[in-house]
Amino acid sequence: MAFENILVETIGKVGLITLNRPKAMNALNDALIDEVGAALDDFEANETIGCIVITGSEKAFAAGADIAAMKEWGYVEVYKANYISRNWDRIGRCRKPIIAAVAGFALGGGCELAMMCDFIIAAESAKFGQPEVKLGLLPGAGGTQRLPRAVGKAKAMDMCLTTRLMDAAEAERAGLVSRIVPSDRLLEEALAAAATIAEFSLPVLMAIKESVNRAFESSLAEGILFERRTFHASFALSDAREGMSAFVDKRKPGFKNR
Ligand code: DAK
Repeated sequence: MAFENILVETIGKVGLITLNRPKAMNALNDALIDEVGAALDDFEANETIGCIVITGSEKAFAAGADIAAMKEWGYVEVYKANYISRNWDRIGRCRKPIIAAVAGFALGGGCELAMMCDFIIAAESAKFGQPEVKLGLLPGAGGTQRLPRAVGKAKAMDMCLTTRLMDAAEAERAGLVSRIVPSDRLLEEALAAAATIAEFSLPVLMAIKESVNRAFESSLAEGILFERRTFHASFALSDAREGMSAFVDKRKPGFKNR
């Protein structure tokens, strides 16, 4: 598939997707989200890729869903087309780890897209918000659900109801982002984190991702049971033999994703 709204690169074992609609602050239209889905399909099918980074520009990770496109739609169209679930949910279904590297605005669907990733690394310039209420809409790609899980009810309500933006420092304090880096080092830092992840055993990374995500879908007892079973299962991997042997032998492990 030829991409018109994103740039796609492979850097070692890392797949990089750059949202690329600079004239529209990377507003997320259907074509762009389809392209992100296709790029994820390629990276997931590629055995050599161990981690994916999604980033935007210096000014905007993404300023939300494309308002100009959305304004033409009615209820029947969005319901029949299964808008959002049809293609946006592809990001949440990715089994390989995904990092969002966010600089500038991450608003509305942009904030929601970042939250669909496994964690967010923010540039000092990052600004997060759910301003949909200004448009007569509510967040529709998980904002009312993922944001309170990340920052708590008070801040989520404040952001969704008043449209107040959260800067990088507050986002880190609140737990929305894992770390803040200088704006001119955002991509470098995100790619370094991704390269570290990609050196580990892929089936273990996938199981960790599943287990952490299970924490948001189940009781503590059920989540612990899920973790225990996946932990037990990891002993079936030759990578577990290799990792533990390498530690004992004081050498670097060579994981084979098996
Ligand atoms: N959509 C389309 N175009 C956008 C855009 C957007 N979200 N954001 C910016 N642009 C365009 C602007 O129209 C402008 O285009 P030109 O006039 O140059 O042609 C260009 O990008 C530059 O923007 P500005 O001139 O406004 O730049 P500033 O630096 O002055 O301001 C800004 C930057 C990001 C603060 C501002 O552009 C802004 O407030 N943008 C809109 C932010 C916003 O409201 N985002 C939420 C979008 S609604 C749903 C599921 C999900 C959603 C909805 C429904 N369902 C399940 C039904 C999600 C909704 C959203 O995300």
